[in-house]
Amino acid sequence: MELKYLEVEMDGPVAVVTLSRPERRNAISEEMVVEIGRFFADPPEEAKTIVLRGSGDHFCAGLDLDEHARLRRTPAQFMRMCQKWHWAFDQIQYGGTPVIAAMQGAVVGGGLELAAACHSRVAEPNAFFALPEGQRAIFTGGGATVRVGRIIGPDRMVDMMLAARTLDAKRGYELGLCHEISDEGKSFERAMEIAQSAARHAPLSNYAIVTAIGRINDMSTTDGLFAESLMAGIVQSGPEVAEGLDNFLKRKARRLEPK
Ligand code: 1HE
Repeated sequence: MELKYLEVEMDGPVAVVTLSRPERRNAISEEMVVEIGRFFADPPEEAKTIVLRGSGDHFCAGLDLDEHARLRRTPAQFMRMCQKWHWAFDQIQYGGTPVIAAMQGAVVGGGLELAAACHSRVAEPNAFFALPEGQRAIFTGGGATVRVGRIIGPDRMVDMMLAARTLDAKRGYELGLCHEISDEGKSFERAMEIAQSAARHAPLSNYAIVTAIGRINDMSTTDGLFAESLMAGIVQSGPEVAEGLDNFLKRKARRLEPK
Protein backbone atom coordinates (compact mmCIF):
# COMPACT_ATOMS: atom_id res chain seq x y z
CA MET A 1 0.00 0.00 0.00
CA GLU A 2 1.43 3.38 -1.04
CA LEU A 3 1.55 5.78 1.92
CA LYS A 4 1.70 9.56 1.71
CA TYR A 5 0.82 10.72 5.22
CA LEU A 6 1.96 7.79 7.35
CA GLU A 7 5.42 6.34 7.86
CA VAL A 8 5.46 2.72 8.93
CA GLU A 9 8.36 0.66 10.21
CA MET A 10 8.49 -2.68 11.98
CA ASP A 11 10.35 -3.11 15.27
CA GLY A 12 10.05 -6.84 15.94
CA PRO A 13 6.34 -7.58 16.35
CA VAL A 14 5.44 -3.87 16.72
CA ALA A 15 4.48 -1.67 13.78
CA VAL A 16 5.46 1.95 14.44
CA VAL A 17 3.10 4.27 12.57
CA THR A 18 4.01 7.96 12.42
CA LEU A 19 1.68 10.72 11.23
CA SER A 20 4.08 12.57 8.97
CA ARG A 21 2.71 15.99 8.23
CA PRO A 22 4.58 18.06 10.82
CA GLU A 23 4.46 21.27 8.76
CA ARG A 24 0.65 21.19 9.32
CA ARG A 25 1.01 19.83 12.85
CA ASN A 26 -0.28 16.49 11.51
CA ALA A 27 -3.68 18.01 10.72
CA ILE A 28 -5.89 15.48 8.97
CA SER A 29 -7.11 16.11 5.42
CA GLU A 30 -9.76 14.02 3.69
CA GLU A 31 -7.12 12.05 1.78
CA MET A 32 -5.19 11.48 5.00
CA VAL A 33 -8.15 10.12 6.96
CA VAL A 34 -8.84 7.63 4.18
CA GLU A 35 -5.18 6.57 4.26
CA ILE A 36 -5.40 6.08 8.04
CA GLY A 37 -8.53 3.94 7.64
CA ARG A 38 -7.02 1.83 4.86
CA PHE A 39 -3.87 1.20 6.84
CA PHE A 40 -5.63 0.16 10.03
CA ALA A 41 -8.13 -1.98 8.12
CA ASP A 42 -5.27 -4.09 6.86
CA PRO A 43 -2.10 -3.65 8.96
CA PRO A 44 1.01 -5.73 8.20
CA GLU A 45 0.40 -9.41 8.94
CA GLU A 46 3.43 -9.57 11.25
CA ALA A 47 2.27 -6.63 13.43
CA LYS A 48 1.07 -7.98 16.78
CA THR A 49 0.65 -4.48 18.18
CA ILE A 50 0.93 -0.94 16.80
CA VAL A 51 2.38 2.28 18.22
CA LEU A 52 0.86 5.45 16.77
CA ARG A 53 2.72 8.75 17.11
CA GLY A 54 2.93 12.16 15.46
CA SER A 55 6.06 13.64 13.93
CA GLY A 56 7.33 17.01 15.16
CA ASP A 57 6.25 18.83 18.29
CA HIS A 58 2.59 17.79 18.24
CA PHE A 59 0.59 14.58 18.08
CA CYS A 60 -2.21 15.94 15.90
CA ALA A 61 -3.95 19.31 15.33
CA GLY A 62 -7.24 17.75 14.19
CA LEU A 63 -9.20 18.56 11.07
CA ASP A 64 -7.28 20.26 8.25
CA LEU A 65 -8.91 23.67 8.67
CA ASP A 66 -7.22 25.07 5.59
CA GLU A 67 -8.74 22.37 3.36
CA HIS A 68 -12.06 22.74 5.15
CA ALA A 69 -12.13 26.51 4.52
CA ARG A 70 -11.16 26.04 0.85
CA LEU A 71 -13.68 23.30 0.06
CA ARG A 72 -16.73 25.05 1.53
CA ARG A 73 -18.43 21.69 1.94
CA THR A 74 -22.23 21.42 1.85
CA PRO A 75 -23.91 19.81 4.90
CA ALA A 76 -24.22 16.52 2.99
CA GLN A 77 -20.57 16.63 1.91
CA PHE A 78 -19.36 17.26 5.45
CA MET A 79 -21.61 14.56 6.82
CA ARG A 80 -20.09 12.07 4.34
CA MET A 81 -16.64 13.30 5.30
CA CYS A 82 -17.35 12.77 9.02
CA GLN A 83 -18.52 9.26 8.21
CA LYS A 84 -15.10 8.63 6.62
CA TRP A 85 -13.53 9.69 9.93
CA HIS A 86 -15.87 7.35 11.81
CA TRP A 87 -15.00 4.46 9.49
CA ALA A 88 -11.25 5.18 9.75
CA PHE A 89 -11.22 5.40 13.55
CA ASP A 90 -13.40 2.30 13.84
CA GLN A 91 -10.62 0.44 12.00
CA ILE A 92 -8.28 1.53 14.80
CA GLN A 93 -10.59 0.73 17.70
CA TYR A 94 -12.09 -2.49 16.36
CA GLY A 95 -9.47 -3.69 13.85
CA GLY A 96 -8.35 -6.38 16.29
CA THR A 97 -4.75 -5.17 16.80
CA PRO A 98 -3.87 -3.24 19.97
CA VAL A 99 -2.88 0.37 19.21
CA ILE A 100 -0.81 2.35 21.73
CA ALA A 101 -0.63 6.13 21.22
CA ALA A 102 2.47 8.14 22.14
CA MET A 103 1.36 11.76 22.37
CA GLN A 104 3.19 15.05 22.68
CA GLY A 105 2.06 18.68 22.38
CA ALA A 106 -1.36 19.24 20.83
CA VAL A 107 -3.88 16.41 21.02
CA VAL A 108 -6.78 18.56 19.90
CA GLY A 109 -10.06 18.39 18.02
CA GLY A 110 -9.84 15.50 15.58
CA GLY A 111 -6.44 14.69 17.09
CA LEU A 112 -8.16 13.89 20.38
CA GLU A 113 -10.78 11.90 18.47
CA LEU A 114 -7.95 9.90 16.89
CA ALA A 115 -6.28 9.35 20.27
CA ALA A 116 -9.58 8.26 21.82
CA ALA A 117 -9.84 5.43 19.29
CA CYS A 118 -6.48 4.04 20.48
CA HIS A 119 -6.45 1.44 23.23
CA SER A 120 -3.71 2.76 25.45
CA ARG A 121 -2.41 6.34 25.55
CA VAL A 122 0.92 7.57 26.89
CA ALA A 123 1.40 11.34 27.11
CA GLU A 124 4.52 13.49 27.32
CA PRO A 125 4.41 15.97 30.20
CA ASN A 126 3.94 18.71 27.55
CA ALA A 127 0.82 17.13 25.98
CA PHE A 128 -2.40 19.09 26.06
CA PHE A 129 -5.98 18.22 25.21
CA ALA A 130 -8.73 20.43 23.80
CA LEU A 131 -11.88 20.35 21.69
CA PRO A 132 -11.72 23.81 20.06
CA GLU A 133 -14.51 23.11 17.55
CA GLY A 134 -16.81 25.69 19.14
CA GLN A 135 -14.05 28.26 18.77
CA ARG A 136 -13.83 27.45 15.04
CA ALA A 137 -17.62 27.67 14.50
CA ILE A 138 -17.89 23.93 13.79
CA PHE A 139 -18.76 20.79 15.73
CA THR A 140 -16.98 17.53 16.52
CA GLY A 141 -17.26 15.07 13.64
CA GLY A 142 -14.63 12.40 14.19
CA GLY A 143 -16.33 10.48 16.98
CA ALA A 144 -15.71 12.71 20.03
CA THR A 145 -19.35 12.77 21.11
CA VAL A 146 -19.15 9.00 21.48
CA ARG A 147 -15.54 8.25 22.43
CA VAL A 148 -14.44 11.36 24.34
CA GLY A 149 -17.92 11.67 25.87
CA ARG A 150 -17.56 8.13 27.22
CA ILE A 151 -14.10 8.75 28.63
CA ILE A 152 -14.71 12.04 30.42
CA GLY A 153 -18.54 12.01 30.53
CA PRO A 154 -20.87 14.03 28.28
CA ASP A 155 -21.43 16.71 30.92
CA ARG A 156 -17.70 17.41 31.24
CA MET A 157 -17.29 17.35 27.46
CA VAL A 158 -19.97 20.02 27.05
CA ASP A 159 -18.21 22.19 29.62
CA MET A 160 -14.79 21.54 28.04
CA MET A 161 -16.10 22.85 24.71
CA LEU A 162 -18.18 25.75 26.02
CA ALA A 163 -15.57 27.00 28.46
CA ALA A 164 -12.83 26.43 25.83
CA ARG A 165 -10.73 24.48 28.30
CA THR A 166 -7.28 23.26 27.31
CA LEU A 167 -6.29 20.49 29.70
CA ASP A 168 -2.68 19.80 30.56
CA ALA A 169 -1.28 16.28 30.73
CA LYS A 170 -1.94 15.93 34.46
CA ARG A 171 -5.62 16.92 34.14
CA GLY A 172 -5.92 14.72 31.03
CA TYR A 173 -4.55 11.82 33.07
CA GLU A 174 -6.99 12.45 35.90
CA LEU A 175 -9.87 12.32 33.41
CA GLY A 176 -8.61 9.30 31.47
CA LEU A 177 -7.61 11.08 28.25
CA CYS A 178 -4.23 9.48 28.76
CA HIS A 179 -3.45 6.42 30.82
CA GLU A 180 0.08 7.41 31.77
CA ILE A 181 2.37 10.45 31.70
CA SER A 182 5.90 9.47 30.76
CA ASP A 183 9.12 11.11 31.83
CA GLU A 184 10.10 13.97 29.54
CA GLY A 185 11.03 12.77 26.06
CA LYS A 186 10.11 9.17 26.87
CA SER A 187 6.51 8.76 25.68
CA PHE A 188 7.52 6.80 22.59
CA GLU A 189 9.85 4.57 24.61
CA ARG A 190 7.07 3.82 27.13
CA ALA A 191 4.51 3.20 24.37
CA MET A 192 6.99 0.77 22.81
CA GLU A 193 7.44 -1.04 26.14
CA ILE A 194 3.67 -1.46 26.44
CA ALA A 195 3.41 -2.56 22.81
CA GLN A 196 6.27 -5.08 23.14
CA SER A 197 4.74 -6.49 26.31
CA ALA A 198 1.21 -6.73 24.83
CA ALA A 199 2.67 -8.34 21.70
CA ARG A 200 3.59 -11.34 23.88
CA HIS A 201 -0.08 -12.00 24.74
CA ALA A 202 -1.97 -14.69 22.88
CA PRO A 203 -3.32 -13.00 19.72
CA LEU A 204 -6.85 -14.20 20.44
CA SER A 205 -6.75 -12.64 23.93
CA ASN A 206 -5.66 -9.32 22.45
CA TYR A 207 -8.31 -9.59 19.77
CA ALA A 208 -11.00 -10.09 22.43
CA ILE A 209 -9.67 -7.27 24.62
CA VAL A 210 -9.73 -4.69 21.83
CA THR A 211 -12.86 -5.76 19.99
CA ALA A 212 -15.21 -7.03 22.71
CA ILE A 213 -14.99 -4.65 25.66
CA GLY A 214 -16.04 -1.51 23.79
CA ARG A 215 -18.85 -3.30 21.99
CA ILE A 216 -20.13 -5.04 25.12
CA ASN A 217 -20.41 -1.62 26.72
CA ASP A 218 -22.91 -0.73 23.99
CA MET A 219 -25.13 -3.69 24.94
CA SER A 220 -27.75 -4.30 27.59
CA THR A 221 -26.54 -6.11 30.72
CA THR A 222 -28.10 -9.41 29.63
CA ASP A 223 -26.70 -9.22 26.11
CA GLY A 224 -23.33 -8.04 27.38
CA LEU A 225 -22.92 -10.91 29.81
CA PHE A 226 -23.97 -13.38 27.13
CA ALA A 227 -21.51 -11.89 24.62
CA GLU A 228 -18.76 -11.98 27.25
CA SER A 229 -19.35 -15.67 27.92
CA LEU A 230 -19.26 -16.41 24.18
CA MET A 231 -16.05 -14.47 23.70
CA ALA A 232 -14.46 -16.09 26.76
CA GLY A 233 -15.46 -19.54 25.52
CA ILE A 234 -13.77 -18.94 22.20
CA VAL A 235 -10.62 -17.35 23.62
CA GLN A 236 -10.04 -20.00 26.27
CA SER A 237 -10.07 -22.74 23.63
CA GLY A 238 -7.26 -21.00 21.68
CA PRO A 239 -3.96 -22.82 21.08
CA GLU A 240 -1.88 -20.65 23.47
CA VAL A 241 -4.06 -21.28 26.51
CA ALA A 242 -2.27 -24.39 27.78
CA GLU A 243 1.10 -22.61 27.61
CA GLY A 244 -0.23 -19.46 29.30
CA LEU A 245 -1.73 -21.39 32.20
CA ASP A 246 1.22 -23.76 32.48
CA ASN A 247 3.59 -20.79 32.78
CA PHE A 248 1.61 -19.55 35.75
CA LEU A 249 1.21 -22.93 37.40
CA LYS A 250 4.94 -23.69 37.07
CA ARG A 251 5.73 -20.23 38.48
CA LYS A 252 7.37 -19.08 35.23
CA ALA A 253 4.96 -16.18 34.61
CA ARG A 254 5.88 -12.58 35.40
CA ARG A 255 4.65 -11.60 38.89
CA LEU A 256 1.92 -9.01 39.12
CA GLU A 257 3.40 -5.88 40.61
CA PRO A 258 1.70 -2.51 41.08
CA LYS A 259 3.53 0.34 39.29
C1 1HE B 1 -3.00 23.77 10.52
C2 1HE B 1 -3.74 23.20 11.57
C3 1HE B 1 -4.99 22.62 11.25
C4 1HE B 1 -1.94 24.00 12.40
N1 1HE B 1 -5.39 22.65 9.95
N2 1HE B 1 -3.43 23.75 9.28
N3 1HE B 1 -7.88 22.14 15.12
C5 1HE B 1 -7.56 23.28 15.75
O1 1HE B 1 -8.36 24.18 15.94
C6 1HE B 1 -6.10 23.44 16.16
C7 1HE B 1 -5.45 24.46 15.26
N4 1HE B 1 -4.00 24.52 15.48
C8 1HE B 1 -3.44 25.09 16.56
O2 1HE B 1 -4.10 25.50 17.51
C9 1HE B 1 -1.96 25.21 16.58
O3 1HE B 1 -1.48 25.12 15.25
C10 1HE B 1 -1.25 24.11 17.40
C11 1HE B 1 -1.49 24.36 18.89
C12 1HE B 1 -1.72 22.72 17.02
C13 1HE B 1 0.28 24.17 17.11
O4 1HE B 1 0.79 25.47 17.35
P1 1HE B 1 2.20 25.87 16.74
O5 1HE B 1 2.53 27.24 17.26
O6 1HE B 1 3.21 24.79 16.92
O7 1HE B 1 1.99 25.91 15.14
P2 1HE B 1 1.23 27.03 14.26
O8 1HE B 1 2.21 28.13 13.93
O9 1HE B 1 -0.06 27.42 14.83
O10 1HE B 1 0.91 26.19 12.94
C14 1HE B 1 1.94 25.82 12.03
C15 1HE B 1 1.32 25.64 10.68
O11 1HE B 1 0.41 24.54 10.72
C16 1HE B 1 0.50 26.85 10.27
O12 1HE B 1 0.58 26.97 8.86
P3 1HE B 1 1.58 28.05 8.18
O13 1HE B 1 1.28 27.93 6.71
O14 1HE B 1 1.21 29.39 8.78
O15 1HE B 1 2.96 27.60 8.54
C17 1HE B 1 -0.90 26.45 10.64
O16 1HE B 1 -1.89 27.09 9.88
C18 1HE B 1 -0.88 24.96 10.32
N5 1HE B 1 -1.90 24.25 11.08
N6 1HE B 1 -3.07 23.35 12.72
C19 1HE B 1 -4.62 23.21 9.01
N7 1HE B 1 -5.78 22.05 12.17
C20 1HE B 1 -13.87 15.70 11.78
S1 1HE B 1 -14.21 17.12 12.57
C21 1HE B 1 -12.86 17.52 13.56
C22 1HE B 1 -12.97 18.95 13.96
C23 1HE B 1 -11.67 19.51 14.43
O17 1HE B 1 -10.63 18.87 14.48
S2 1HE B 1 -11.72 21.15 14.89
C24 1HE B 1 -10.15 21.48 15.59
C25 1HE B 1 -9.17 21.87 14.53
